[in-house]
Amino acid sequence: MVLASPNPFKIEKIRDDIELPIIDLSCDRSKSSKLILKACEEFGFFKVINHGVPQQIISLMEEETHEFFSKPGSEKQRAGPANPFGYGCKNIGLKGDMGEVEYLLLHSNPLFISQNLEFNSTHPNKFRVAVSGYVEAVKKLACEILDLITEGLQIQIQIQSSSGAGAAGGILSGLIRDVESDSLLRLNHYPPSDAPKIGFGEHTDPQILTLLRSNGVGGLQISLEDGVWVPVSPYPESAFCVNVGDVLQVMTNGRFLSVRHRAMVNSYKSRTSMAYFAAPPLEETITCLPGLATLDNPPLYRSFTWAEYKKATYMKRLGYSRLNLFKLQ
Ligand code: GA4
Repeated sequence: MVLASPNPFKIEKIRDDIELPIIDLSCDRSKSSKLILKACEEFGFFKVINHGVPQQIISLMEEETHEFFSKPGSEKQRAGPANPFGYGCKNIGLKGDMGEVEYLLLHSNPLFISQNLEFNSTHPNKFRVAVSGYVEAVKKLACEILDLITEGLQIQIQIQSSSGAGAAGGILSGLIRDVESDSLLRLNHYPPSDAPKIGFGEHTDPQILTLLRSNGVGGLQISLEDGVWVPVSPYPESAFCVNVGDVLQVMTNGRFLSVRHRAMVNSYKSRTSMAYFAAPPLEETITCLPGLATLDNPPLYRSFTWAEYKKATYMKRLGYSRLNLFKLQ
């Protein structure tokens, strides 16, 4: 299928829907681990089912998200402007990117949640309770997936976080469990539109791993080959869609792919999505995991702190290939 691009000078190719690998986390651990590794290498994306996040927690967060976006614009604006946290409408980031989307960007830190979220006027506590329950559950799932990844990569070393804040667990999940973890939650609402429009433009996620849920309405597209966009089916609705972020590409020395993706607006139905971005503490040094760089396969990227990478992210436009700034040679 060929679609007129929102940029009139560029014709875009769209392939048929892709079915990403669906990994059942209730299966045998070593089998799940192998399948996750394969998906991270081939697509940078996969779906997980039987993930252990209680439906009640998901439904509560979905209801509160819906309620928030149903409010009049003036009320939502009170939670903005997003700089970068808070309510944003059409403006994305700090460098002039725009999209057909409104969103709430929240830090996952319990202190941020307890101090900043009083959006539900009838039940002031409800939104906050929904966010903290959801964040806790998806964080647990992110850690589980990262532990399966380290088991698959056969990396057993425990991490001592450079923030010294007391990371526990595997070398990757410890970064997310760390009290100083810089993980975020993003709630998006894409109102429907007859014309094909870009809701959130093409980009890679800067963090370690992203866990995404949508309300069963399609819109996510990934770029697997240059210039060809592949829509991701929104099914099964119970699944989380997981993708590798830039930091995990660096830590695996390019073995895992942080793949460009975007969100298109649906022509008939409003789409909401909830993305959890699992990130290390700001002071954490990001470098290749032990054993993944060898004499034959030298490190592809120089080491940097997450704070340094985040700064580079906000200095550039959404679609900029910021990993290139850290490439060696
Ligand atoms: C993309 C992934 C996450 O949504 C996000 C985004 C962030 C923002 O919306 O504030 C950025 C974008 C994202 C990458 C480039 C910069 C920063 C908007 C933008 C133009 C929260 C993130 O961490 O990076």
